[in-house]
Amino acid sequence: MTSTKTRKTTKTTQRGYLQELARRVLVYDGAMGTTIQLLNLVADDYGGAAYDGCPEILAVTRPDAISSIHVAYLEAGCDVLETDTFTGTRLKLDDYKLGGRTLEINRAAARLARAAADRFSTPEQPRFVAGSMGPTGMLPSSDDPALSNITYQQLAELYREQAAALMEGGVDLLLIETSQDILEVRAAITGIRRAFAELGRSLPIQAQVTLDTSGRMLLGTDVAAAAAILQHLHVDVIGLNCSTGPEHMREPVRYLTENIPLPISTIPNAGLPLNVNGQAVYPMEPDPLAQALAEFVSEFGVNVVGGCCGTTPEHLRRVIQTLRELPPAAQQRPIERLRRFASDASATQPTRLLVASAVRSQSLRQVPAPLLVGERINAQGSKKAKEAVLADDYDTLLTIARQQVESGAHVLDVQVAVTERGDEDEQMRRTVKKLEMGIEAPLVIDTTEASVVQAALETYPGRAVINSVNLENGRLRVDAVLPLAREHGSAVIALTIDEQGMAKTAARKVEVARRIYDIATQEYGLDPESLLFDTLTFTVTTGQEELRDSAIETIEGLRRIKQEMPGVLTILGVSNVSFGVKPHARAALNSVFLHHAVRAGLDAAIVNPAHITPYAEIPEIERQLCDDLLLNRSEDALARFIEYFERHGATA
Ligand code: THG
Repeated sequence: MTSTKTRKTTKTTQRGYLQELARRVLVYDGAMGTTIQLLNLVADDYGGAAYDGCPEILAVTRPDAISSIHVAYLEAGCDVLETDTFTGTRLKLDDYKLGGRTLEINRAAARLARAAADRFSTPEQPRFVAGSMGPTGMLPSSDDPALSNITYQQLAELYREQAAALMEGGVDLLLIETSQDILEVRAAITGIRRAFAELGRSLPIQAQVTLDTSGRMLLGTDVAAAAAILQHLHVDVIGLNCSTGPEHMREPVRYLTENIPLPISTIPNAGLPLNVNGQAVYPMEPDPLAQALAEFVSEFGVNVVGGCCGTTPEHLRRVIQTLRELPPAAQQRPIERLRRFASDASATQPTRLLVASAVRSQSLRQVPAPLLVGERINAQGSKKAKEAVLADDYDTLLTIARQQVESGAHVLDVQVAVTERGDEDEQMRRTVKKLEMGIEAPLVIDTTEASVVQAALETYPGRAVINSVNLENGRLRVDAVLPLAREHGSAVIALTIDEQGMAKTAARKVEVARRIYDIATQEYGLDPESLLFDTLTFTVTTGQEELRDSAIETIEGLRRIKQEMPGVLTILGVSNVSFGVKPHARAALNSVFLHHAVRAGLDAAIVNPAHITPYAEIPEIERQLCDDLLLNRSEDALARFIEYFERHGATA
């Protein structure tokens, strides 16, 4: 009687997983897969030869065996059990023709772990269950025709289904682990959030990637890129597991703990596997594993540790004992680390400004400014790009991309819409795939169509920038695109255009920016640092009377937006200012315009990086002419500008 009563109270007062992480280091269990292998099970244990070797079916056919593994880890003192569902997506279970039983199997495995954890839970040491979700075996962002032959939506659906079943079975959090392809992780998170919506409740998400001995994921993603992508997807815990022992994780773990304002997990193998007669043997003894993990806790402030392949209850027992023996100050390090991040939450965390390609990250804030956005992959702004798009010539687009990166572009704008074709979605998908594989610079997706944004983001493994939203048709575009920005963790360029058209004065630009800012931050939960406001560059070389003050208003607008909306970034398509005049005149005018804009706080400039003339290299006389035109300092500024460059264009 007393025991049921105690159970009830522990249940209702039990702290959640994240609350517990804010109090102490949590220790996961050790290997499941390699431990099952030690049981020497036979086909009958799996329910017949057809299922022999499927670890997940054991939760149904030999629940006692799986429970005994859970209990062994609980007895060792572990705080968190992983469900026996690592290869439990429908796709993986179909290898054994068990796809039809996906829900049953995942629910059963979750219930087994739940029951074991509850038996051992006490108010002092609540035990948790992590719903384990491993890779599907597909590599959606690779160029392998077979392995990449699955869509983002199909992947999301596989993980939605598994996550929902794990939740129904009673897990405390969802654990995406041993991830090889960051695009698959993104799809998994989309799927998990769909399960949350379906069940009307949510749980913490912990996402762990696997790095090889060189510190990269299978397809080349480095830890900073992976973390930037995951942080913007609002996962609760980020970490590393599998592939190597703790030593190879040291530098990436240090990066994570120093830069990412979230709990960090580290779950290594028992060393790098040795091949002994065709069998993987994990050589690391309990003591060195425990020493390494204790050091990660005390030196770096790691919040979650545990064991992956080759680790046993004995390994975890040693880990727990070694952590207990750490001096109190060292045990506190992880909690202090989280408090430190929380206490300066008002200041912009540098990692919030990171975008990423499939392989590396890139800050949107350059010192010195600006971030250079290459403009040349633009079917409307480049004849060469247009011809390539019309001919499905992706190699040429890749060449243009490489040239821009060599000229100094930090990120690349990609615009493939042509009036001659009606398949912008597909063109964008193919272009993004080609560029994702071939260049390291992150991409800016330039389109007016929400469906094209979606196609691009579902193909791109990294953290992209969307170009752009505006309020031209009221909320139509923001309501179509901002949910995609939220789902994919993208940054977004917002143009200061509303129902009245392009804002011409600084005051109107600020007004439109403010409206978009409020919608984006309050309704869609985007960070201010994810917003880049474009105060619009008008062409000053056409002599249109009403545009005489346009450069002044554009620059003043961005100065005020930066002032009034702290954290946001600004961007301009610089080359628009000079359409229609000679190349030498364009170069000078673009450069002087850029100079003034950067002094007013411009963060990013869409430019042809090969044609950027440093301000200091422009002769004084030319600067004067450009200033007079841009700053509307005299009636005949345009005439003098054109006249001068007609005479001097050729020699410069
Ligand atoms: N703001 C935002 N996005 C943008 C713009 C902007 N995207 C498109 C555009 N403006 C920026 N991109 C370009 C691309 C090319 C040129 C100008 C801006 C350009 N092209 C030459 C021309 O048309 O004369 C070269 C032609 C050719 O090579 O064939 O100048 O403002 N957010």
